Amino acid sequence: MKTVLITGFEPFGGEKINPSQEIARQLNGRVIAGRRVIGRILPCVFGAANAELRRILRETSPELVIAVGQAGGRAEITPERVAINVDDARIADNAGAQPVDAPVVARGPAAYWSTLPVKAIVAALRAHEIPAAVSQTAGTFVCNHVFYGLMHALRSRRGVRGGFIHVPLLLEQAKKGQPSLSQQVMIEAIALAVAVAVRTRRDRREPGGQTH
Ligand code: PCA
Repeated sequence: MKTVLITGFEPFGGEKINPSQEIARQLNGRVIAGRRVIGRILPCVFGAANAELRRILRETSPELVIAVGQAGGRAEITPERVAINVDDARIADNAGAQPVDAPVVARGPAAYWSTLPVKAIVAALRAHEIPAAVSQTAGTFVCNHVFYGLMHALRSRRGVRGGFIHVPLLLEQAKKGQPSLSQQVMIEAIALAVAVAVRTRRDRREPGGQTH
């Protein structure tokens, strides 16, 4: 059976949980759209996360890869449009590193587009009444770093598509006034994204971006 890799991250920034970690754990082993999901956790560490991701890609040879991460402050499930070649950390990673204005890949291109059908994913989520929008920036912390590292690694894997989806905080993480979603909704959202990505080769052309 063909496989789909879903990665999540360990908690970071003093948190005890990370919704993306739970998503990868819970979807591991599920069969979606005829593909077996392999769920793995990446360290929230610059460099080490991409080394681990490349190792997992070699080990599992997936047909499709969706990396998932937490984006505190966002209210929607946000497939990311583009990964940029810069690390610029506002806080230290889990190994204490805080790179500033450093490239993810020295002499790599400025950016890589997601090869997921981001608009079709957003449309499907909204049809299921899950808040969703295309995001135009994955930030410059470890998530963008992994997204860029993933797309860079996929250059040499013909036909393998991939991208990144940010999710809001969990209900139990959010402080007063912060947007959040339940774990169950997030798991359903990423499972839907897998199904849509597997069956959609050409993305829809319609508005679906965040307004800011
Ligand atoms: N979110 C962070 C890194 C790990 C995670 O889950 C980010 O958005 O960069």
